[in-house]
Amino acid sequence: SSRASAILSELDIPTTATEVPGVYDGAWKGSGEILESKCPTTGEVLAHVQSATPQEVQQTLEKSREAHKTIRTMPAPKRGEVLRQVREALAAKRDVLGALVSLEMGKIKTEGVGEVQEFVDICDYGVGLSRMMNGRVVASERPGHTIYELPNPLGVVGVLTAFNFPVAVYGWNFSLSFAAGNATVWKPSPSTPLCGIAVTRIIAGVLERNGIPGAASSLLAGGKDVGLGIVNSEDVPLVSFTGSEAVGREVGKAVQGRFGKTILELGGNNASIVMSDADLSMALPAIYFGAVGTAGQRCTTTRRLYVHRDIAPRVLEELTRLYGTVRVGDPLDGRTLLGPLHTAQAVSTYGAAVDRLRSSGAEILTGGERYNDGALSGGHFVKPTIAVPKNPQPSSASEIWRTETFAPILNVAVFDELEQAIEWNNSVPQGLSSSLWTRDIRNVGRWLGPEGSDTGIVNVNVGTSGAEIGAAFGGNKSTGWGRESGGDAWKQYVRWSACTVNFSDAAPLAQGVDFSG
Ligand code: UN1
Repeated sequence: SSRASAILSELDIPTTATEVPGVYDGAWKGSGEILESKCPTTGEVLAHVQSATPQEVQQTLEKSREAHKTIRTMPAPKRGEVLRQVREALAAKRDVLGALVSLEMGKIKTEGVGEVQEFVDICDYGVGLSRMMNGRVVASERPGHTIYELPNPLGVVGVLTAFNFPVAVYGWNFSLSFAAGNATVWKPSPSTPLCGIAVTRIIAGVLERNGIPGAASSLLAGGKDVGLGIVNSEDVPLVSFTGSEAVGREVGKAVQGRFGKTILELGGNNASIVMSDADLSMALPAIYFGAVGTAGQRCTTTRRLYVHRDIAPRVLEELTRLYGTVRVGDPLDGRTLLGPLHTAQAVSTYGAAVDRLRSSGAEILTGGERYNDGALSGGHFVKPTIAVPKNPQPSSASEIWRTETFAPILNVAVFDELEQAIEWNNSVPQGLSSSLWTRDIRNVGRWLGPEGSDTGIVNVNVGTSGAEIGAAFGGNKSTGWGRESGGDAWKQYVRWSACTVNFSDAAPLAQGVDFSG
């Protein structure tokens, strides 16, 4: 469509060629299988993208190893200056890159733009970090000795990202990895290659202006084989993977098998708990956004809602009413709140989850079917769903409570005591995000402490999704224990050296060991 071509050409993605190169190692290429980028709203094919052959994967890794040699000796603040320019270049394309996210992934425009903003923010963070990646000086027990802990770059960092955040998650990794002096090799999701190409073109322009090899931020469009090429490469000491638990388990084993390091960002199955003293004027819109936003396709999406018995009828009534107001449609239309699911497969998964709810005797308060009418029938549109499963206990072998379904389905249960709600919160395999709504500080203390939520992100009067970049992002248990973005996440992108230096004229042994004979 003309709309799609306008977006692509503004991002310097060739639209006249029949196939768009999806591999970048300083030059654009790609002789592997052809990926189809499809618009989930209309079904239109946006582009055919050339992916990497096994040989191109190896060549790109080699180029990135070379690029690393150039940037590893650059003073970190100089790398920070390059990140600052990347930030400016991204900000200049914020709106159109956000539109491409909406076009190719299907999330609404404000969220597409928000994703670019998240990349801009993490670049700012990387600029600051480039002057603050501090090691330590440790007191030695020996006279005239000093112990230094120094961070040095790792080499090549592999980044495998998912369709649902086709821009921001690469940003989290690239910014920290580059500030730390690594080259980065990125494999975007095979269904969002254009976002990968657009971002890489923007970064490549900045690298070129600064005389830095383009393979400092390489791109490898492709599917499973390309991913395996990165995961199994001895040249990639750190693999950052975002995706399903099933694939993450394989990635974790493979990388551990060669003693590499991983950052895993896998499934989420996030709960919101609403106490009877909660401010519902805040809680309800946040739960609505958490469960329906991004059409339920964030790792941090609210999938479980535990409501105190005293307020349950009111909460469910008002939430159902809110669901009824959702404006569904084209994600590029500024009024839309609910876009399509990303693929036809996701619609089937949604349907199967709804069937499972129905056959197990759950009550469906709203939703439970796809939109088939008019303009929506061309896209993967499903109705956001609230269900009350028969059994509120996630600890029973209930697939309904324990499985992450990447669609807007919110399962609800009613509780009497906070302890019970926390037990339910903690009794699923995943451990990404959770949120408690209360005005009682005693509940907050319990929730944040050793008897509280076991997730990596633990919020109070803030929904489960929509984290800022400053805090470490990631989850525990089957979410994979990875941390990205803020906090101490940068410390994973370096190799730490513990260095004992003897400035004296004697060479005493530690612990007073005497080896003089
Ligand atoms: C994801 O869903 O994979 O907290 C990432 C959030 C976003 C990132 C989500 N900042 O919802």
